[in-house]
Amino acid sequence: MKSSLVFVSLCLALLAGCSKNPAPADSASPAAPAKVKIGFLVKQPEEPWFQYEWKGAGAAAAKNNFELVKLGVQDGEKVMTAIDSLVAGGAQGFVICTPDVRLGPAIMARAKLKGLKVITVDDRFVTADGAFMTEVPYLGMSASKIGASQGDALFTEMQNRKWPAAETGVCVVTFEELDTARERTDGAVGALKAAGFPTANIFKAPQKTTDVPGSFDAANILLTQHPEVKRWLIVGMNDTAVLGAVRAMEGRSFTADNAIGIGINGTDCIDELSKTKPTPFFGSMLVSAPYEGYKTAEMLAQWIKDGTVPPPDTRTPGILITRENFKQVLKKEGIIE
Ligand code: FCA
Repeated sequence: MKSSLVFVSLCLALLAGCSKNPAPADSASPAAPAKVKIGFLVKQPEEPWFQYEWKGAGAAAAKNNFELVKLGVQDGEKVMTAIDSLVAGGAQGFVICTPDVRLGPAIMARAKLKGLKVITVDDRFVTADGAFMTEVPYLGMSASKIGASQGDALFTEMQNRKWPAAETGVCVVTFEELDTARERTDGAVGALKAAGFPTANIFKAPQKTTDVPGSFDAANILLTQHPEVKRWLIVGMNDTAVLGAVRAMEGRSFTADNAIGIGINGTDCIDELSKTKPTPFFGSMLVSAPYEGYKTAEMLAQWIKDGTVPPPDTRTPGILITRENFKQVLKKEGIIE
């Protein structure tokens, strides 16, 4: 018993020594390929959307046996520090939802210098003149279409309640400096107008920041300007944008009976839809965050491993969830248990 224990510890010591001081590689045998290691950088790590993207990326890493480093990059400085730390840690690339799409050229210059491959997710890099950097592979939602579905769903719900359009206002919380956000809100407004909603009753409320306080403030200003509107529809680029407006409406005594909000993402409204008493937050266009995380991470790992270049532009669809079906749909998506 004693001798076998000694044997085991001897072997372990040898193994430990080996990994610390690897023997010089035999020049005849090819170098062992380095394990694939990638970063997944997101602009708002506090938003459930991005946590579910990370979850999906983690599943891809477990399945395909690569290493994943999850980093929050709330500003340009954090992005640059993250790139340097990835390089120091031996990563060969990263997926990113950038805090500012105009950082694209600077991020790509740094990545190229360090030999890293890059895929963008959700928010697409733009050049100094605002053109998309189509040379960087991108995966994101079909923004205009999903926005149009959001507008159509709001119009349908308004009709279900027999609200006259002439007596209804639309609060459109906008963030037009971000293309995917502008495409979504333009899509919704386009659909409402196409359905016959009067243009004069559609009001934009620009948010300065893309969090709940940002959309709360934007909607509050609009509500002060339009005290005559007694019933509201609420549009925004994501759940957070609509949630802020919902809170602002509630502050002025609007309820689920005279305000209808539909978000986008489907991940940041789970607590809201779970409330016992319905709020003006009626539903959301669900897009699969776990899928987006899984797919981008997997494409990047494959690209690093065998040179398979990802498609330049991949789009994901959205479906409406409401208080009636969200639990069932989100369970199927693997978003809730
Ligand atoms: C943007 C938004 C996120 C999410 C994502 C798909 O990055 O900020 O909330 O909607 O697009």
